[in-house]
Amino acid sequence: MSFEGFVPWPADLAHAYRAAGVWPGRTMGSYLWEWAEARGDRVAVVDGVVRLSYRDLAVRADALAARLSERGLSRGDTVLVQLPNTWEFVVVTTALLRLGVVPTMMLPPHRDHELTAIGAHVRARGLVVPDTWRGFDHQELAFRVAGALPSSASVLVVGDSVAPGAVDVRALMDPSGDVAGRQAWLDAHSPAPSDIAVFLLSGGTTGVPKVISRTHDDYLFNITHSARACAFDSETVYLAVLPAGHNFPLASPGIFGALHAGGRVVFSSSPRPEPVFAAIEAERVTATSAVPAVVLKWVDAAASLKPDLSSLRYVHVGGSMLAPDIAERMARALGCRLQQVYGMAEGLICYTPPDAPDSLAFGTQGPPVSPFDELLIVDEDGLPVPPGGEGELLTRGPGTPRGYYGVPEQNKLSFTPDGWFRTGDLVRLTPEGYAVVCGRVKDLINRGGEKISAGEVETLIQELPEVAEVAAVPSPDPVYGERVCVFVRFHGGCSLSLAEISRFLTERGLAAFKIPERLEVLDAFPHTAVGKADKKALKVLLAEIDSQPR
Ligand code: J2J
Repeated sequence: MSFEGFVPWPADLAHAYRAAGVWPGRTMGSYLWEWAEARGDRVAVVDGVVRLSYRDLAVRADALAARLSERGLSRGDTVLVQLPNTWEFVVVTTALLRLGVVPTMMLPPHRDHELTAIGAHVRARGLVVPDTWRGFDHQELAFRVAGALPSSASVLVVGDSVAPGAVDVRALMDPSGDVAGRQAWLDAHSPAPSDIAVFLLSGGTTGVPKVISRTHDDYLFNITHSARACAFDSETVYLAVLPAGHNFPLASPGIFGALHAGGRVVFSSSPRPEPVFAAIEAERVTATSAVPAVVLKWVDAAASLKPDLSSLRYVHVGGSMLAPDIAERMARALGCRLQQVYGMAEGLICYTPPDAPDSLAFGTQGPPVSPFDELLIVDEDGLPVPPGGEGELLTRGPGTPRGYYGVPEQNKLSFTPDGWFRTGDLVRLTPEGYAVVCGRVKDLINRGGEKISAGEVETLIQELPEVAEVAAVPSPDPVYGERVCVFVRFHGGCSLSLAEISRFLTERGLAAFKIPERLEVLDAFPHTAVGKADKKALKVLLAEIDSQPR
């Protein structure tokens, strides 16, 4: 296999991680039959009326892997996976991991813009999509994107109405045939532990797609250490609420953490309180995870709906800032332990321990999962700040890759020459070594946990001939924490409404959650010394506008 854009860890460190056992030296797919044999008929995945045992999962994943191989996909290829939270997500991902075909985790709201850019960047050989989802025809989108990609990509569809020319994924999962023969063949053609296992998407700070390559070794490190930090075991029933393609529900400890611990994964098709409460009650869910904006909705709804949450032991909350008093309110209202999570698809992951005293459980985001994770807090000049001081967090470790995939110029900015990843987050460390996230220096908008690159939105808006200058900034929001606001200076005599800008972005194929929800028009922009829009000044201006009586 060759992934030219992959940045490896230094060989001596890789060796040390393996020698210490923090990298297991195995592939993610290599556990599948061990689980099937040890756990047999125990339920692994629940999705509505569908209940897959560990054995069902192994048989179906291998059937799909073998048939995808017959169709020409092989180790080192990559496909875009854009599936909602369904049992097929687990089978498809597992099949690809068995085969060494790298799933690139897209999200259901992504459209032409994201799929085409990312698909071209990773040279996707296929797109796995639902037929329709929430009234949107993903098949049609996938055919359009496949047609625009230089790599010849097939359209693989999970659903009842598979269009002519598309591959019916459910049919390929049919368990009939030579199960043992397929297993032996796949075991013999397994990828290597140092191969890329999955591609994750970064929130990004530029218009360039930033794809994070996670190897089997480093992703397994992340999953197994996360499962341990969250006390996952064979009694764990994990409810996957956030879109499964996000690192958080996928592997922190999430879906894979629950499977590794021998537990059960239950899918919720929506983060709304009613289906979430119904799933918790019906399946006796013990753990779930979500961003603060979602958990707050559960807290509000619990007061009136009075669900039976007695099985719930842990809620993992992370992805955006959470004030200590709100954290405490959440834990009390849901009647369970709250574990805060500070994580990133780029690797580092911190959890407050299940038995942390209240001051640390509510007031911090916890320590990293392993003593091999290194944290360094630096000031604006890149110099370490005194202990306890606030600054940008740099990190290195066995779960934090050394570069984004295939963007060497970007990597010079995002990583230091000695391999530290610049998180772009402002953090301080407590005397116990627990992280407290205080803000960020990176140029993105965090809308209820969804990261939106300001640069990506700005680059598209700049295409409008009426626009002279544009800057996207976060507008504070009581529900989502932040929403996208664009400041625009129009060319003389021109103007556009927010609705007109939104329509243009939708037509350009930008995911709906990235579309600006607020427009502020300026006659003149504040600029930094190097002539860029001064976002600090724009944020101050926004606060002034908001403080004026309406
Ligand atoms: C403040 N900001 C936070 C927190 C992440 C687990 C949990 C979350 C993510 C995730 C993840 C935060 N408080 N508790 O991948 O495995 C912001 C930071 C961080 C960025 C990463 C996981 N937890 N953040 O959110 O890749 O700014 O991952 O750098 O989407 O989210 O975003 P993302």
